[in-house]
Amino acid sequence: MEETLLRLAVRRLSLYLANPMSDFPTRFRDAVGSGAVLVQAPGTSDSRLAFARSVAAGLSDEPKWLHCRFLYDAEGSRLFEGITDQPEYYPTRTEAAVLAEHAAEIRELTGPVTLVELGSGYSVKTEHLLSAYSNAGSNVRYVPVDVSDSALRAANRSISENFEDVQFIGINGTYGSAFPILRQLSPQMVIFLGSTIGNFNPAEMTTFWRSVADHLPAGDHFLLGVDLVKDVDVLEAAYNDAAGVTASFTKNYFARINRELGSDVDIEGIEHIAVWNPELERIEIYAHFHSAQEIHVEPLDRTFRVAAGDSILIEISHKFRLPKLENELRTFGFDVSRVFTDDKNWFAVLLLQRADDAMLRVTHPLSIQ
Ligand code: SAH
Ligand code: AVI
Repeated sequence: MEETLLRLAVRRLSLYLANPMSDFPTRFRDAVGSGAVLVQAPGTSDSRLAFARSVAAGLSDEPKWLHCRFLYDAEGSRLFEGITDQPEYYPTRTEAAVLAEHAAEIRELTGPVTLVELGSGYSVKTEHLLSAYSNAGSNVRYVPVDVSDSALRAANRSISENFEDVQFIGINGTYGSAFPILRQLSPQMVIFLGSTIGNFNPAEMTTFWRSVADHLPAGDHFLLGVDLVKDVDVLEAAYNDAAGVTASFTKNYFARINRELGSDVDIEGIEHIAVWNPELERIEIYAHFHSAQEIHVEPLDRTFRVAAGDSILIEISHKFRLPKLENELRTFGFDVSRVFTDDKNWFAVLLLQRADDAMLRVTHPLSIQ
């Protein structure tokens, strides 16, 4: 008997080592049962190595790029909150107003569900939804998912102060780390605000929607915030605020490389550049190097040279057109239940519902850009 148990334990451990993600649903259930408010997902505890590998991949490529996920260490998360307060950065206040106006209606449409939020940050705008869900009378379970541990802790502090009846269970991990537990959280509404979906490139976008469609049970909801195509001056101003907070956010990427990867990049030699790309309908943010520099990645013992005049792409922010986006979402298996926008049609919040697979009909080719 003991030998069988031991063999089972060894098998489970080797399965876990082969695929650490496979064990996460069980660990998550155990953590929730024990009253944890923050659960560490697999793949984030070695984030220094993940960061090093990602930086090396981007700097080995031509043209060079860096993945925007690593903009958000504690300092990056703090700077992003600063961006959302800038007068030029309209997305946050526009989306917040749309949510404030329609939160009660959204609660009516979904009924009492678990709220799972991807890339939740400080969860400021989400408080409009938490109010509506708790005013409707039920205890609310809120599961924010974010790579930024400091953002999750800040969100937990504010939510536990403002909402007595909200159960907060944060997952410190990537979006993908949360997918395997979506089935146990059903019925739910997955929330993805801020137009963070626009930070994906086309391949990531397709992978994201396929994975969500694979893991979200039919009938469950998805609330998506998207920034819409508008006048180029408004768009470019939002990413070039006069106070320079967005520029600091860009430069912090390299400060993080210095802090965590043992490099010595001269931050003052870098310029933040944000421009509208009209063909791809996206803002592109570059770090432009005025002088040649070396970027050392200590954990991998590799050094990369950046020439004077080189620009490294660190973030894209795609802007959307509604009819096209709605068609694409249908092809991925989502019904569009409601679309809420502001007076100027600058930002939209879409309430989606995972369609029953048997009812799925592909009406358009996959062409999200
Ligand atoms: N939802 C908030 C914050 C947006 S900022 C708002 O609308 O204001 C983007 C957030 O996504 C950050 O908190 C960042 O840490 C998180 N994030 C970025 N890439 C991520 C990834 N791959 N997995 C999980 N979280 C991610
Ligand atoms: C998080 N994300 C949606 C922001 C955006 O607008 O693309 C990130 C950002 N980068 C610079 N300013 C804001």
